[in-house]
Amino acid sequence: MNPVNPYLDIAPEVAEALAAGKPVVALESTIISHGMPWPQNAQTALKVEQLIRGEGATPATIAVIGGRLKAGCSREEIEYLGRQGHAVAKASRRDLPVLVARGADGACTVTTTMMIAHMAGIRVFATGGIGGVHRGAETTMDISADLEELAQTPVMVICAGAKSILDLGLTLEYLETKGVPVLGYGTDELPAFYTRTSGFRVDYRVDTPEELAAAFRAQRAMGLKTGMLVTNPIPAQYSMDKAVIDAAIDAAVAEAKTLGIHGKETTPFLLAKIKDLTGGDSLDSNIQLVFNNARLAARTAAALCR
Ligand code: PSU
Ligand code: MN
Repeated sequence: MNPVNPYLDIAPEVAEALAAGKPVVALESTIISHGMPWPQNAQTALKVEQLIRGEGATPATIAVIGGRLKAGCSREEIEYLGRQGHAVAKASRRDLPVLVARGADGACTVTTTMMIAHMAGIRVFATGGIGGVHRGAETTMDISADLEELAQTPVMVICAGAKSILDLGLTLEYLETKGVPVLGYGTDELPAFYTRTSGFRVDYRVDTPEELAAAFRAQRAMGLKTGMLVTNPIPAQYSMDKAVIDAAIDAAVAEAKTLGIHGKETTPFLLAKIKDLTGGDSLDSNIQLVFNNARLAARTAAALCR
């Protein structure tokens, strides 16, 4: 049992790496249970771990299993999360108390992955896309808890920007209000997940893992408790046609509205719909951008350890 947090299990390999000052990269599990279909979900998650190891870092896939907060999952646990799919609860900040008390399972979103990574002492986290301010939030008030977590938990999140199921402009405004630095890796523009551009500028362009590490170190040394958002554009060869993806997103958003989808169901509904509408293309792009983010995260975690 962890003396600091009785519900936290840090995998032995992860604990050893942290104790030795070696690089560790956190990974989320909502992308496994809710973001991709079986078996591509588990295959991708395992490949991402392998890729991080190939860069000399230790992966820590984060999930709630049997009421335990896992900082590091085994192959069997990753396959379990993939096979169970939507049967595993999507776990955001407010879900943790009841899931833990009941000894239940939870797939961790960006929010809970940041929380558990921070509890374990992991500083860098790689994912695909973050949640944000939804289109129409001026009336629905649908703003992802991910933005609040970025405002209060000092973990660096490396993503490919956000999908335009969100209002990207309002998402950037919110992050500005909350004091969260938004960095573009090799770009001045916020990437839009499937495409490299969005028409919105980021705060700063950063070109190397060393620069990312230096900014994060400075933020921590000043005692700032905010997270840091790194947006890494999808590699050009995997980016999608903007017109195709925009049409799919518009149709998905319209259908969600007609069906009255709301609350925590909104994002999974939209993601699944977009996948259906674009066939395998969007899934392939999704997988490739996660690989790309994992590589950058491993290199940045290594730079932070130097
Ligand atoms: N956006 C994506 N892919 C995802 C998610 C969001 O492009 O897989 C998942 C992440 O786990 C994110 C969560 O943290 O959805 C946000 O859900 P909500 O919008 O309900 O806060
Ligand atoms: Mn929401």
